[in-house]
Amino acid sequence: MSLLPLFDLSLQGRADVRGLEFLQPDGTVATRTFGELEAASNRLARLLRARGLATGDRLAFFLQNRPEVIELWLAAVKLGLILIPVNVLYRARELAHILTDAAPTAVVTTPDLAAHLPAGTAVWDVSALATAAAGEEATRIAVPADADTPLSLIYTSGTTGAAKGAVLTQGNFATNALTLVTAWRISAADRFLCSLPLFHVHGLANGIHCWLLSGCVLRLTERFEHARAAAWFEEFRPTLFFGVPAMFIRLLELPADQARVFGGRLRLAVSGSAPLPAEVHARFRELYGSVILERYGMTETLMNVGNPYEGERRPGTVGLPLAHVALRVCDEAGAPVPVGTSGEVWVKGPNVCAGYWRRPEATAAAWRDGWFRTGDIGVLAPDGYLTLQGRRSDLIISGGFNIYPREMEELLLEQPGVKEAAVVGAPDPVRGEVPVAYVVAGPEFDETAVAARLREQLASFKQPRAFVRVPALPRTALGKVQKHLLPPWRA
Ligand code: MLC
Ligand code: AMP
Repeated sequence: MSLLPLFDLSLQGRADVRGLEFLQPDGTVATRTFGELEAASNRLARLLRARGLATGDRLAFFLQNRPEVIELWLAAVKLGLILIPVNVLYRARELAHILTDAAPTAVVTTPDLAAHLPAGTAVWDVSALATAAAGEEATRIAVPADADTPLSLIYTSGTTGAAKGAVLTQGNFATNALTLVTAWRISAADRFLCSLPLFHVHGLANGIHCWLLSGCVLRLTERFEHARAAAWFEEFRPTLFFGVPAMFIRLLELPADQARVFGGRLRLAVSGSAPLPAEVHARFRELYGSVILERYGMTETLMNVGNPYEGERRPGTVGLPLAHVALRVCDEAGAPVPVGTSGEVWVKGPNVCAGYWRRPEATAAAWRDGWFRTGDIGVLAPDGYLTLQGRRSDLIISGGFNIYPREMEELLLEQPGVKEAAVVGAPDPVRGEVPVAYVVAGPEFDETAVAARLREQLASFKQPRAFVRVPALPRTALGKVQKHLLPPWRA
């Protein structure tokens, strides 16, 4: 299943229908009809082809949310290109790794963001690209594609520290969106507010694709800003909202009378990417009169499990396997465990990516007999609801952004005076978790200098909230650090 025929469902006979409303940083709204998106992406596809890009070639984008990201995505679908979304918060170390590993032809970005890219990166300015594309013909070009045509490399880490590119195909995105549009009854009548970043799968695979398949109207913002959320709800009157738990926690700050009005217009609010505390689920229901639908996915698999649209949306659980997904909970040997017993969640289906980019060993380690090992620990209830309980790895999720302690620990160990380092997640009321660095350090250790170095090298959400000096790290007899025995840190 390729994507273009699905997008055409929104376009055919509807070229003049307003599809996109982009809330620009200056507060004005830029709109696009489905026909304008079609024409702009055709022009861009022609320009990219003229610049020598062809099926299977890679191109990165390092951009905040803006209409050009969508036009680029549509152009990539038409040309069979592989796009690499890069988190705008990434800094020197993260960027160098992704660009070396994926080796894209160029990075589409803006001048301010380009300043963070490694010297020698081929940079294509997003506005200059749009200006150049305006001179191209608007009629469609499209190369043949099918479900196996790769469309994106999305970087995500494992326990190894270095991020790996999950190779996601057109079939992965198509399956995911078809299931969600059907399961969540998304239609052209919906008004969809999306403030999730388009450089991760929540905003990109779920947000953009559910919109383009259903043909509803999308109000896109550059990013989520809690201080402006009330005004957005008031003005746009969304029926549909997807968010990470940190966004729902922020929405609880709104006055009750306003929340009730917004909730009355909301047909569906979906939470995912990190655990939604049951208490937030309850408080949102009380305040907005809307029952959040929590679902579970990952970069490598897109969506796997979700609470039902009709039926019980059970707080603290992620619900039932989605229509396209086979799921089992396994012991270390890969045998399914009985209901009520914890184990690792394994999934199989057309949503699961084709493997890791140029990492046969990592791919071999993550798949077994056609099943993808998620690394998430969960337990099934007798009626099939899945509750996630933690991870096999020590992944920290802060505001829905992933932090792999190993990556930070490696960088800390390179700093003067640091002999040992362990990074752990400390509870945070809004972001869920925040990273704290425990170090065994000599007198040369200079916390201010190290903090400054980390800010240059890594994304803002990875910056340790505190450096805690300890005389030694607690270890098992085999030398493995026992992070749970470190002294708890409180803000
Ligand atoms: C966040 N920040 C940004 C930004 N998003 N800065 C620039 N551009 C963006 N797009 C930075 C802020 O500058 C700030 O940095 C920090 O993040 C928090 O910002 P805040 O304004 O205080 O926001 P807050 O109310 O705390 O909410 C944070 C948030 C953000 C919800 C806006 O965490 C977010 O957008 N999360 C979404 C992550 C996501 O899409 N994950 C999906 C992964 S896919 P500083 O320096 O002050 O800290 C996945 C699979 C699945 O997991 O199942 O979906
Ligand atoms: P990413 O690598 O960014 O795609 O993050 C995927 C991880 O996010 C999953 O493996 C889970 O650990 C976590 N995750 C996603 N959705 C949920 C959820 N609803 N509840 C708990 N964890 C989640």
